Amino acid sequence: MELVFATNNTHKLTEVGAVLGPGYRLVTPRDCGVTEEIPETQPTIEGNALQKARYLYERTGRDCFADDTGLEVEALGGAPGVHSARYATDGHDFAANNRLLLKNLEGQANRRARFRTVIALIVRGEEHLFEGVVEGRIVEAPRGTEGFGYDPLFLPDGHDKTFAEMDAGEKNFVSHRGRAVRRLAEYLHSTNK
Ligand code: ITT
Repeated sequence: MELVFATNNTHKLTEVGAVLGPGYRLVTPRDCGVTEEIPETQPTIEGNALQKARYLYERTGRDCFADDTGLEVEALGGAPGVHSARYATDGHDFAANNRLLLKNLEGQANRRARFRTVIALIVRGEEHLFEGVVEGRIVEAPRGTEGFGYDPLFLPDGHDKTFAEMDAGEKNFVSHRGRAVRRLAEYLHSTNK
């Protein structure tokens, strides 16, 4: 089955492709002639995932899905949350975001955090949402070079490696996105889509 995945993030494309497996061919917006940035202007993660999927469906008429993810830090009242990509700057500057997060947690004993992903799927015009959450904590200094975004700072509960110290398979096994994509895959399999 072919699905258009509304992302420009190649790390995500690889992660999601690995979890869905060989039965699915992921197509990028660019492959369908959608070259402009897909708007993400909603105040919630769910809202952004739906906005991106609807935008792509309206442009292409093809079965598609989008994900949106936020890092929710307890001591910061859930920030950066829906603003995770643009926490420190207007762009996707991962290093600057990580520096700001560490600065904002300086001297803070409570380092509880969670990643939350919501996937919005549109198949034959029908919308479905899938969620994946992983609980953990923010370490005191970056560790590891794999993955992307806040991975060097996030230590999932029950593990002694940050996401950036895990290989892609290990991260997918426990991660927010891995969990959400497995729910998406279960749904697609159960409906033989
Ligand atoms: P697209 O919208 O093009 O898919 P994005 O990088 O903006 O890519 P999201 O909006 O889903 O992706 O995520 C917002 C930010 O949250 C992202 O820029 C990263 O900083 C962070 N993030 C998302 N998933 C992550 C992960 O698995 N590990 C670490 N950080 C992540």
